[in-house]
Amino acid sequence: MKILISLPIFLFIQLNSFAGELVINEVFYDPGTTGLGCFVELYGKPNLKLDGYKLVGINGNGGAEYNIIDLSGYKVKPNGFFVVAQNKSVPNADLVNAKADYQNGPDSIQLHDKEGKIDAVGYGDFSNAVFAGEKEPTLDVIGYSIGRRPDGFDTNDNSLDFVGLAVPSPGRPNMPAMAEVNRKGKLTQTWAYIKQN
Ligand SMILES: [Ca+2]
Ligand SMILES: [Ca+2]
Ligand SMILES: [Ca+2]
Repeated sequence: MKILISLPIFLFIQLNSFAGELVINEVFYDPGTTGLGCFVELYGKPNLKLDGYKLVGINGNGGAEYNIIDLSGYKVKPNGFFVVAQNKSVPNADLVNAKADYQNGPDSIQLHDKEGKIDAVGYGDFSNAVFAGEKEPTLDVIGYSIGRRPDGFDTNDNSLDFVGLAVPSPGRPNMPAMAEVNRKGKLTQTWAYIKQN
């Protein structure tokens, strides 16, 4: 009986954290030896037209924009995902562009629409670098992707919204992986999606 009462409250809290119509949902920028190409996965409103949208890298070393990718002419898939891939080895690629290989941290990636920035993620140690993500950066790890848990979860604090995922999932939900790593680099085996310590 208690479970039945608490479930709607849980759902209400979760839905409240899905703010934008489109967010950067997962980024794989440092494949290590995985053999998989880099990608940026977006998640949001199904079939949203992406005219005027672009991905913008922000170099942590100096803050300049780099690897700008125009998404005009494309639209979000009916399942809410859109994958910008470095090469065709990435499953479910919707747009292949070599610029989708963003730098290892500390760096940031922003999503812009016609009006300007609508979402951003910064990863790594920014103590001597320009941070252009949201509130606090998330972790920077080799061979893991960084992804929102659950998909679309956005409190506008990268350190809370993103976790390291051992199994990158381009075009698919950021499923619980066998091993996750939190932003301090500590391996965990839990299903929780907020990893602050
Ligand atoms: Ca890279
Ligand atoms: Ca955000
Ligand atoms: Ca995914």
